[in-house]
Amino acid sequence: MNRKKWPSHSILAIAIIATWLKTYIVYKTGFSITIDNLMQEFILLLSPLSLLLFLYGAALFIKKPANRNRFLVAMTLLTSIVLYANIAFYRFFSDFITLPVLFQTNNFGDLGTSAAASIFITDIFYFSDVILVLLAIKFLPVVHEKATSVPWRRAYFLLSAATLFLNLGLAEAERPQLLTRSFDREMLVKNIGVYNYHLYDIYIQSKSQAQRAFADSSQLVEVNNHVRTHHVDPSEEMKGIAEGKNLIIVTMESMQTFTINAEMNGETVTPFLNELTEDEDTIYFPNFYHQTGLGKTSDSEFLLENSLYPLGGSAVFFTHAGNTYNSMAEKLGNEGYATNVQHANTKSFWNRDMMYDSMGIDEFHDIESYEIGEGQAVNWGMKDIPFFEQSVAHMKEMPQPFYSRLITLTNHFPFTLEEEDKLIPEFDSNSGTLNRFFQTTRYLDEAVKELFDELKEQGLYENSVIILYGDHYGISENHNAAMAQYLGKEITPYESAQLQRVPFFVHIPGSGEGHINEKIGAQIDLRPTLLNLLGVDAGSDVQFGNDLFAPDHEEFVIFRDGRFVTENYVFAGNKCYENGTGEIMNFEFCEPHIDEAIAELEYSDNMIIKDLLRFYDEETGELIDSEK
Ligand code: GP9
Ligand code: MN
Repeated sequence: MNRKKWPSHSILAIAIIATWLKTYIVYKTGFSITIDNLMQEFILLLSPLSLLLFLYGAALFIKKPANRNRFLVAMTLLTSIVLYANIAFYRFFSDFITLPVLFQTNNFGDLGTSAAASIFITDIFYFSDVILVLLAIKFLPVVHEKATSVPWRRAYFLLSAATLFLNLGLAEAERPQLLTRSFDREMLVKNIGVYNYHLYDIYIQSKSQAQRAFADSSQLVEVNNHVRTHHVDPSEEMKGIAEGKNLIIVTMESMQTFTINAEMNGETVTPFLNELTEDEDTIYFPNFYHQTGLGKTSDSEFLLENSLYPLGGSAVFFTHAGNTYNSMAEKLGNEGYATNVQHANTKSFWNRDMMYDSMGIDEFHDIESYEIGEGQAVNWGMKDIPFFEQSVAHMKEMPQPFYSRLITLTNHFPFTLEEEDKLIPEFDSNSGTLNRFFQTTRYLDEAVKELFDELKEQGLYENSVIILYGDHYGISENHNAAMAQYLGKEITPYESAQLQRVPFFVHIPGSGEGHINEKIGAQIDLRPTLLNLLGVDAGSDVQFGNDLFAPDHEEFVIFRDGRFVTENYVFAGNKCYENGTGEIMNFEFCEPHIDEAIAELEYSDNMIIKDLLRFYDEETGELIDSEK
């Protein structure tokens, strides 16, 4: 029988086209990548191709057809794994993987419930190209040449290089300085493709390793000069208003401002916190933003303790736990405070045990310090109400004044609760995540109320100041459609930025200082604000934030991904919006702040990447030449 054979290298062509198209489909369905115009769409389509041409094209150097095929299967499998890992990661973090998080495997072990909720049988599609190539190898009659001639090979790689340069050229035109200002991973993936992005990431990460090695104290001087020019004097009026009191800080997991003073189908979502917004001893900040990145809760802790930005490409608790820090806990420790963190989870989660050592926290009550009785655990672990109860018992054991930080857990994705703890019904959108979120938020509100009661009962309330803050968003942009249904408006990049608001409460019993403070601020401001309330002079500490009560506090909040909010503008999705109306403004209004935001983040990154605080003497406030 004379069956017509397919041309040689058909398998190669099939592999390239299959992976290419699959990647593009995944871009469109698995990630929420914003596309503004046809050119961006074209770049997105083109972006995976260059690397596939090079990588799969290496098959042309392999002489034996069988080996060539094996190689192509291996490569499709490799790229599929890379892509799928990004998908699974994205479902949870709304971000792409970067190298350092790959070394956080012990963390991923603990992500159990979330990971399981993020994997579906239909995910087999992500491996469809591998399957297709296997089938083609088995069933397709292909002419097998022994080897490709050199001129053909040259032509092939010339074409591959041309594709790469076309891609880079278009990307550069669409997004100038893309590769030098690389803190927005979505932008990178969108422009150079997910595979090239990973190569670029490897390059960037190895560079940062080298950076620490070559740093010296003069670089701290530079950062310090920047920080000094943005420093404002803390409020005289609020200074020391809580002097000598215990400091209790509650990290409210995934608590977002949009749930405060809000209703969901006629139900009040946060009755206790709503009361606090009107309480005579409570100052409530409705325009307060989180600035976390990949490190989520741990990033919020990092901001709070150090008044430094977390890192853009990794969880700083993991990558830089060996650094020298000058944390608020350490500072208060030097002022005679006993300090602890309480969190009913394994101590290695987010590498907390290591980082807390570096930040000078006296004691860490992890899961081992809690007795979890029948019915006291749900979702990620211990329920917040019994957690608070036992945490207050731990506080009672502490010498006073103390600083105790409590990290809650129940209001965490995937927001599951037991029937008895569901105090309000679910919402009715097509996103189960958002629907349940209202219920767990309601539970957290209840838990905070019980914490206040417990502190009163145990006689700790009067002599303490209680700080509540939301760590980061609970509802990612994957649920925009459901959010739009709830809010009754389209979720534009402007609205998305506004949804990054998290509540911040300062409760000082008996102070009579209660009011709603409209000041635009963020987590970077926590350390300076709280130290001033306690009457502790921050002296020459390198803090990127400022006291929120300072009359001159500048209204300029920079998100970790480069978006920002000022009194007048919001910069998001590469557009300039008017703050308040959400109207699109001329780009020029935002332009000067864009560079300022980048510079600020870079200075902060330098502090961490170069480990510059090793050149700072906290006691004298002086620079030291040789590291500690
Ligand atoms: C884990 C808890 C939740 O211990 O802090 O972490 P998150 O996923 O929100 O960063
Ligand atoms: Mn969290």
